[in-house]
Formats: sequence, structure tokens, C-alpha cells
Amino acid sequence: MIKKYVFGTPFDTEAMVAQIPAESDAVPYFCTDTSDGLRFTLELESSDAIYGLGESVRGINKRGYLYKGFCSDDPNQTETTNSLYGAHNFMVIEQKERIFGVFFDCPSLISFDVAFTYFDKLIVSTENKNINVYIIDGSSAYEIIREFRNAIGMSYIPPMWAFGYTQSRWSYADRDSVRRVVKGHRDLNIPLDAVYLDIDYMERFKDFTVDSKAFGDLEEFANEMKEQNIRLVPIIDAGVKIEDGYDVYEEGVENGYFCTDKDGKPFEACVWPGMTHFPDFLNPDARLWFGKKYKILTDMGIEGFWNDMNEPAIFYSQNSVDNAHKLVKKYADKEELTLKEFEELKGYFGSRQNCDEDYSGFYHNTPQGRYCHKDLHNLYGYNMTRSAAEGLAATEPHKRFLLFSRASYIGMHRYSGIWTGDNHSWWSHILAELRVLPGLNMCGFLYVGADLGGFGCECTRDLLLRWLSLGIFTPLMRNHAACGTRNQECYQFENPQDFKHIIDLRYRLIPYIYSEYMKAALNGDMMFKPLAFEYPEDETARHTEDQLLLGNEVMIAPVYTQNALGRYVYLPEDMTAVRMKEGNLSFEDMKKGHHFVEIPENEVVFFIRAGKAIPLCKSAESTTELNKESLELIGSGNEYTLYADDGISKDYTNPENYRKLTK
Ligand code: MIG
Repeated sequence: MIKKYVFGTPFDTEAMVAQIPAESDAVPYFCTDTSDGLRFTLELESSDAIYGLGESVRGINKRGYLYKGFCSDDPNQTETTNSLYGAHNFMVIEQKERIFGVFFDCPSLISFDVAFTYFDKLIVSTENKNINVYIIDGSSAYEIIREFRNAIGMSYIPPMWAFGYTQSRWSYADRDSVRRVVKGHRDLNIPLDAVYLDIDYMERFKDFTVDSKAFGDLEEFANEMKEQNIRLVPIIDAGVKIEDGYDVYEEGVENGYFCTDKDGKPFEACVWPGMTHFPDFLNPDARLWFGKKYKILTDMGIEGFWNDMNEPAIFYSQNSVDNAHKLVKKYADKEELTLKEFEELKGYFGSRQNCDEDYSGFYHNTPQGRYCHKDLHNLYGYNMTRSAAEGLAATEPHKRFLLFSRASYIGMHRYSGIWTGDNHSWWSHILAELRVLPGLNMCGFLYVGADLGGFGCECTRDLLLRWLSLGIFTPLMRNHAACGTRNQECYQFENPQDFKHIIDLRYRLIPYIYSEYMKAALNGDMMFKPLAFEYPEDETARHTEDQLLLGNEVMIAPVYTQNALGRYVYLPEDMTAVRMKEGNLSFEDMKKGHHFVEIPENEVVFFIRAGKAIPLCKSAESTTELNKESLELIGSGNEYTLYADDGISKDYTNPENYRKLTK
């Protein structure tokens, strides 16, 4: 049962697709204080658990920290980071006497003090007094999540090829660099389905342009790649370069499609292209206009995109430049600076990126009125990506495109996936990826993945092997690295066959991973589940935060520490351990309980639950060449219901997509 409680006159975020009537009584369970912003307090017992909050740091159970729902461009994803790129304000709260879900539909900053200030309280607060709150009662976490997911609408479904292994780097500078990457994989028979083009493929970072010196005729090159079953996936940034003669800029200005400053002039800020304007994605006309621009690239044979810098990220605004100038002038004639004056200068220059002042200094022209960006901040990346999805659907309604975004809000899950942004080549970020998956799924984000091998810093061979051993299970499987870091394509390391074997296992699992993805999308279920949800009576399972269930059959328990011989694994029931060693599979039945499982870094072990079976196909160099018809079942069970379709069109509800496989 989902109930809606309205505070003030909220902006309709369109996170929900269900029409839910407003209740007239108070929000249950919470104590509500409306005197100074909004504040919701819930008393907690020490055994209560809180799940959700999508893209956030720390545990699967979110207790013991302060999180902020505010889309943030912050490459320092550490334990103490309060907000990441997405704002996903949905939680499931499991208390002794009840379990319920709560969604705070708040488009601006919201904070979640989850037993942080007080051990026995959850305190949710906003400055914004105009929000909707939804309470979902049910008998289990799954039931509540299904009800919530139904209300927010079906998750995005990518094309089948987007389940292949993909390689990225900031940036592959030209055609030859991309060719080398493809050859590097093909020469060693390491499967690969796509290569990403980062910002340098553009002409001076202008959206929907191609640097023809480096990439020639992109259509020709895209075709050359497709002959090798490789797709090119270009990046699109939010800011549009201010440059006379650049059509996107000129059309945007002419039609009033850009966000405006307080005086109604297009807001100016610096990002990669230099000074830019931000398309006003909350204006439906502007949204469709920008979205249709993707056709420029799809006409060249492009079938996928990643949307970046859409929090939006701002290096500095014209306003900051003006103020900086004033400040410099103020001190220019002084012989010496006092420490305080020096700190003022340093503080000013150092605090311009993504600053509050800038987010308060521009406006959106929406059908619901003119709004300050700060009040709708969390909706910007969501609507940029919605723009792309709507534009692509307008030109090719029956075709699936790969699309994922950096910033997001619940609602965007209907249009695309996400990647979790700028992580690091740190061992702790393998575990961070594992832990973020269930929360993302709860909030509707199924097509998800982290930069495998880590974005920032230097990746090592052992780190990449271990990270890929988790990455083979995530729908988005992309190796990506920042400029200036060491090359981290698999073929750059010693004994690349070890990488090949791990990625081959991914391709063998694709029929299963795709089938479980589609079931989760179509039924509003999670693909990655905490053990706590499946075995709520088992105290050990409830406290296991470094293993996950994948679909209904599999449990994963990757190694996430350096120099490990293997790891301790908790089996909440009898399971079959599946071991991949040098490309060969072996099986071992194991009993419920704790085990130390040896897992050398070039091997992968995962588990199949008792009485269950999963399909495997043979590996291939790309999803196009995968023979998904000849499947073998592994595990102690005798049957599996497979979902399969053409992977391109959108006929998801055809009953013929389901097939019972038996041994
Ligand atoms: O300011 O396009 O998260 O994946 O490689 C950095 C360059 C901009 C941030 C993205 C990252 C991408 C990078 N971008």
C-alpha cells in the first residue's frame, strides 16, 4: 500500500508515474516538524536496519552516517563523502514491529542523518518546504520495493550488445588509437563489444560535433568498427560552448532554450569547452530540441551515448570571474598581504567549483513556473538524459539505444542507466561497488556499473583481475581510466590470457545475466539483493555486506583485498561452488556455513543455490557472435526459465520470450 503526503506546493518531479491521491492525515511512524524547513524523525532500536539511498557511500545497511541527496560532481569517493552523483531518496526501514518504505521526493538538498547524530534516531531534513513524501507498507522488503518500482515505472532496458565487455579511456585521441584498442583485444581473443569516445572526439568540446582531423568521417569509421562487431559510444556533456556560428549555441540562444541568470540573460559558466550555456532541460521544448540533436550522431551509425557533467558540473561562472577580478583589484596595491587576506584570496579561488552561489544564480523556465536552479538541482542530469532518450525515441521509436548518465534522480531510471562516476584504482572501491548495487536496484537503476580498474590513480594487474571478477556480473561492464593514468586495457598487462578467461566467463553468463536483468525490469524486482532480504531470519546473513545474491539462483562473493589467497564466504544454505580456472569450470557442493575459499587471482568462484540451475553458452569475441541458442544448464537444479528476445526491439511482453530449459 503506497500513500502520499504533501507538504506545501511541491514541484512535480515526475519521479512517479502512478497517480496517487494525497492523504489528509500526518505522515505515519515519523515525528514531523515543519517550523524550520522540514524535519522527520524516527525512533530506532539498535537492531533496526535501513536500506536504500541508491548511489551513496558505506554499507548496505546505511546506519551510522550522514548522507545528502544532492547530485555532486566530486571525484573523491571516500567513506566520508556525503553525496555522490545521484540523489536517490528512497529507503526501506526494517524495525522490530514493522517494515516499510519511504520516498522523499525532494528535488533540492535533503539530508539523511541515519543514526549519525543520535544512535537511536533517523532524522531527515530539508530546507525546502514543498515536497511529497510517500510511505509504502508491506510484509517484506521485496514486496515494498516491487510496489515502489511499479509506482515509479519500468526501468530502462539497453540493447543486448550493451551487456558485452566495453573499453574506455579519457581519451582515445583518434581513429588509430581506437583501432589499436580493438586489435589489442582481438589479437588475444579477449571479447569486446564497444569502445567509448571521451571528450576529445569533439571539435573543441562542442556537443554533436566531431573532430574530423582525428576521426575523419565518423560514419565511415563507425562502419569499419561495426564490421568487427564493435560499437563506438561517444560522450555528451551538458554545457554548450558559446561560439558564434555554432548552431547548437545559436539555436539555443534564439529560442530561449538555455538556463537564465537573474536578469533573464543566458547563464554563463566555464566547463571543458570554455564558457558555455546550460540547456534548460526542465523546459520541455528545450528538452526535445537538445534530444533531437543526438540524431546527428545516430545518423552516422552511433547506437549509444554516455551523458556527463550533468549535475551540472561548473568549473567557475562568469560571476565568479567578475568577483575574483574585484578581489584581486582590492589587494593589487598592497605591499604585503596579511595571513587573513591571503586566506581570503585562496579561499575564494579554491571554492568556485560547483559552488552554492552559482547553483543559486540561475533559473529554469518550466511549465510549472520559473524556478531557481538550487530548488530543482537534483532534476538536471535526470532531464538531460530524459532529453536524450526522448529525442532518440522520437527518431527511432522501435530501437533500443545504450544510454547512461552520471547525475541522476529517481525517475531517470526509466530512461537510462548510470555509471558511478570517478572512482579510484583502490581496493576499497571494489567493495564500494558491490555495496552500492542493491541500493541502486531498489531505486530502479538496473543498468549500472563502476569504472572497472578504477578511474583515478594507477591500476595494477592484480587489482584489475579482481575488479573484473566482480565486473563480469554487473550489467554495465566497462573498463575506464582518467587521462594521465597508466594504461589499463587488459592486453597492457602480463599474461593477458588470465583476463581473457575472466571476460570469457562473462560472455558465457550473458544469457543468464540478461534473463535476470529482464525479469527484474519487467517485475520490478532487484537483480542484486542483500543476503538480508533473502534470509531475513538468519542473523549472519543479515550482517553479511560483502556478498550479494544475483537474480534468483546465484550468490557472488568476490575478493576485494590485495595479496589474498581467497576469502571467507558465508553460505546461508547449501550451494554449488562454480570455479573457473584457466577457462575450465569445475563444481563443488558445499554445506551451509562459513568456509574459507581459496581463489587465486586468475580464477573466479561463484555459487549456485541448492536446487537451482543457470544456463551457460559458449564464449565469443562479441555478443553479436554469441550463440545464445545452445545452452547448457549448470547447478544442482534441473530447470531454469529463460527470458530471451532479439535484444534490439522493444517487444518485451511477448510470452514467447520465456522458455523453460531443462537438463
Ligand atoms: O571533468 O570527460 O566522470 O568519466 O572521463 C572530468 C572526461 C570530465 C568526468 C567523467 C569521466 C570522464 C571525464 N569527465
